[in-house]
Amino acid sequence: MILRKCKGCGAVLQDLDEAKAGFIPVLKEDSSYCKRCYRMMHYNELPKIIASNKDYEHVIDDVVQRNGLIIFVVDIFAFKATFNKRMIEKLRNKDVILVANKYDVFPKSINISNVVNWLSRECEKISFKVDAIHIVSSKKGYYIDDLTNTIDIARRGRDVYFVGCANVGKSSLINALLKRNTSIKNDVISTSMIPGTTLNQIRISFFDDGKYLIDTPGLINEADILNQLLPISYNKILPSIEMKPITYQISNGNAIMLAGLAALEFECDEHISVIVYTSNNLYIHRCKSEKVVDLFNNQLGVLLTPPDYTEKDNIKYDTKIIELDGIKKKDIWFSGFGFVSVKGKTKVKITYPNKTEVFVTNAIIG
Ligand SMILES: Nc1nc2c(ncn2[C@@H]2O[C@H](COP(=O)(O)OP(=O)(O)OP(=O)(O)O)[C@@H](O)[C@H]2O)c(=O)[nH]1
Ligand SMILES: [Mg+2]
Repeated sequence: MILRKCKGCGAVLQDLDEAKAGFIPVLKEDSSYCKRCYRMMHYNELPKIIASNKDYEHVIDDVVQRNGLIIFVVDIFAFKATFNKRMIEKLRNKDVILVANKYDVFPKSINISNVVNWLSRECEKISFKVDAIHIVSSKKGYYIDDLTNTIDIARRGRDVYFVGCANVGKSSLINALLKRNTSIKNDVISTSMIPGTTLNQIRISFFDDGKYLIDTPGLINEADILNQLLPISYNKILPSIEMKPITYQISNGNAIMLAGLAALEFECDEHISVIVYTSNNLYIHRCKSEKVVDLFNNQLGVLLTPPDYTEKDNIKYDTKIIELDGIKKKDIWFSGFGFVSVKGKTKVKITYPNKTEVFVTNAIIG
């Protein structure tokens, strides 16, 4: 029996059941990609079979006990959601490099060392020690050489494992390292905007000493907004190019709606400045707070989309009130669809999808 793994997703190749991972119509000695990955790579098809969290404990436990160098990849646009607590507990006291990917979606004017300092303070806050912090863009190839140099120094003859939440760009990062450091020109590992693309460990021979780069399936973040939506909405939520932040001067009783996904209603004595960082394709609506309920009731899936009309009944909302003292600029982060920066003293009523999370941090920018 031939036991080969798909180079794109890591599933064991098989020609018995099309509904299962690793299916290939005719399995040969030199087969390398399953039908699912072949169609993803050549026809931009989205994967129907995706990884689940059922085996995730095993995935991460296996990595941490192997004593390799661990690259913990987070998505800078969804930092608070992907700097995942469950994963961090597993990675404490290991050799970890924190890599914040998708930097290309941040405005170019931002000073990268300020963002590194901010990331370092977020690690310090929870006493999470990392050997280095890197900011990269796997898509554009930004700062991949710097990361390569750090890996060369830090791995000390060991394999290098890439872990992190689903969709942060672990597989894209390995593809970027391969394109930068070898003669390979095309993606080797399958990537897609659907969380759960990589199904199993993928070992790629990379170092002269015979050691490997090892991709792993991601932890599906249950709070991620994508879990409540269909792929038709993903393109509006996930930024694919540099974000163009929108600045508002807000006075008491004003509200900002992030499409139909969230609303922020402000109570403040003086004007405050609010900057919205989301995908440029996400519809942002400014209105009076008194209109918010009516808009959610009558415009969801119409003016306020996403959610799309077919998805809107799947989403239920929670509210929470946060008070900002105005001493420092703060960011309000949403699970996977951006953040809102607030400068000034205000109380904010936030409406958001109930299975997602809202976090407040010191401002990442400025
Ligand atoms: N803008 C931008 N998008 C990126 C970048 N890196 C990856 N992506 C996109 O993010 C999505 C997920 O990328 P993957 O590499 O499949 O992510 P992953 O972490 O391997 O995901 P799983 O295999 O599901 O765990 C894809 O649509 C990528 O094109 C980046 O640097 N910038
Ligand atoms: Mg992957």
